[in-house]
Amino acid sequence: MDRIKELRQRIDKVNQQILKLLNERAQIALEIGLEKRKSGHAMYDPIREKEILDSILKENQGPFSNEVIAYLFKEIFKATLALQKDEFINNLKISRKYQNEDTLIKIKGEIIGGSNTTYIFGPCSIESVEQLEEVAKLLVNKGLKFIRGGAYKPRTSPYDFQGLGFTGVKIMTEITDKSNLISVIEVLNEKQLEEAYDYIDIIQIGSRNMDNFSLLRSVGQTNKPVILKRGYSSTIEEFKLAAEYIVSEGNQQVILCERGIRTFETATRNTLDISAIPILKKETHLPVIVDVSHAAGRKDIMTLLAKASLAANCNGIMAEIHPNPFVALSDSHQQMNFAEFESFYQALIE
Ligand SMILES: [Mn+2]
Repeated sequence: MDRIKELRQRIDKVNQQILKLLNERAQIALEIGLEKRKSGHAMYDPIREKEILDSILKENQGPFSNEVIAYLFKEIFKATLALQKDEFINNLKISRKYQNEDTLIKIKGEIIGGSNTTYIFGPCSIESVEQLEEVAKLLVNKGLKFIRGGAYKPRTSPYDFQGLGFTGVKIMTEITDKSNLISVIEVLNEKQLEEAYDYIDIIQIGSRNMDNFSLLRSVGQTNKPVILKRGYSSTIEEFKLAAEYIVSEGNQQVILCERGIRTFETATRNTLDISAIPILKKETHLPVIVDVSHAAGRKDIMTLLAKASLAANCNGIMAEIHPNPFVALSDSHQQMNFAEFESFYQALIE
């Protein structure tokens, strides 16, 4: 019995040493990770891993077989890579670990983020002065502050209405100047960004452009707020890294917008990823809003989707409204008319 006790004490001591060595190894690996990131090298290096393993196995004298030793070390490599990745994600400038306080975006006396709920409504496309004016009037009557409207439209088909372009931007400015509303306009490329920059209050980067990294860098070099929509086939991590592109250039005024992702489901245009809201809020310090129109692609469930998003703690809701959706030049089936909007908005604020 004494013999077992003594052996167990020896095992305990060895365990302590292994623990210490594992963490020492992890610490060194984190430093290597940091150096690799600085020089732009990939975290995972299969050739180096094979070299390490070969040299370990050459020294192996048992009683563990080479297979068992290889298995154990591969687990250590895996855990180390995961640790390096965690460290990398936590060190992003958008990370909650990097900055604990919520980013507040101040624009024309309004604050987006924190405990504020921001409502951004407007037509899919700017079609005429009259159309946008009607929408603006409705919003002002409701005490709302933001208006959206597409001037440059990213359409699935090149033969669909492509938006009024710069003319649309000027219509928006004319109306926001009069109504004191804050405009949200999407740009598709650097040329449009340059052309429309002085006229726009908030720049929108659409879902199809979420991984247009040169455009992300360009808006990152401006000092206007940016609504970044999640790519419809992007993971949350890819979405976060796209935001990091903007913030890493110096512009921290990024608003993340969940707008549904592509799944096998066909009952909705996209599948609204409600889980993304609390995850993004937890892992980043940026405001998170939800575009329910493009997520659903249908009006009958929009109120409930917006309520669910607010319940999941998002910082705002975006939706499309049009004075006469039947004749809208784009997304006609998903834009709410004013009566529908009335009950939608009422349900959200009551
Ligand atoms: Mn639309």
